[in-house]
Amino acid sequence: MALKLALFIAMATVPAIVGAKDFIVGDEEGWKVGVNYTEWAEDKEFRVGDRIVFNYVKGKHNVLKVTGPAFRSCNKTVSSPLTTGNDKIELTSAGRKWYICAIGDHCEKGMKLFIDVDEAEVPAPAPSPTGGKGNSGNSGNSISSFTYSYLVGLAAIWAMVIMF
Ligand SMILES: *[C@@H]1O[C@H](CO)[C@@H](O)[C@H](O)[C@H]1NC(C)=O
Ligand SMILES: *[C@@H]1O[C@H](CO)[C@@H](O)[C@H](O)[C@H]1NC(C)=O
Ligand SMILES: [Cu+2]
Repeated sequence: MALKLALFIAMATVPAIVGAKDFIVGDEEGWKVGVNYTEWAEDKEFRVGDRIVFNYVKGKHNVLKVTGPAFRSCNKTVSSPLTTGNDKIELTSAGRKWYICAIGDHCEKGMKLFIDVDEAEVPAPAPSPTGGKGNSGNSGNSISSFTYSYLVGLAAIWAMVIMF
């Protein structure tokens, strides 16, 4: 029981430290015809390290990563699709990414997703060759946010000990 709780707390704490998110494409609607994925993506900030997850009934849809032109013309010949029904794609680089469903005319019906991925949030600032006051101020901030994450972790362990 206490071990389960500790695991739960650890799992809840680790993503908070790393900052990586899972985005369920279409949320509870999932990946299907009839959802406006432009609208879905509009208010979201995707970063390197995050994952996008496509949930659909296996066999009814698939996920094909395509180029911008192929996205616009729904060209389905570009690469081989993902087909598991629970496809998790880690965003490993910044920039524009395009995904479509390559089954039937689903893409033409709007089953397509475009996202623009930003760089990961850097936990510590890159050392500046010029150094100076501003730089030391920045590293102070990053140390205190690291310390905060560390304290949250300690609190989780402490909570686990209490539960025993
Ligand atoms: C989807 O939503 C976007 C943004 O709100 C809108 O511009 C676009 O026309 C919509 N597409 C469809 C097919 O309704
Ligand atoms: C689709 O993409 C393939 C590979 O890039 C290309 O050879 C083909 O001409 C494209 N088809 C259309 C209709 O654009
Ligand atoms: Cu489809």
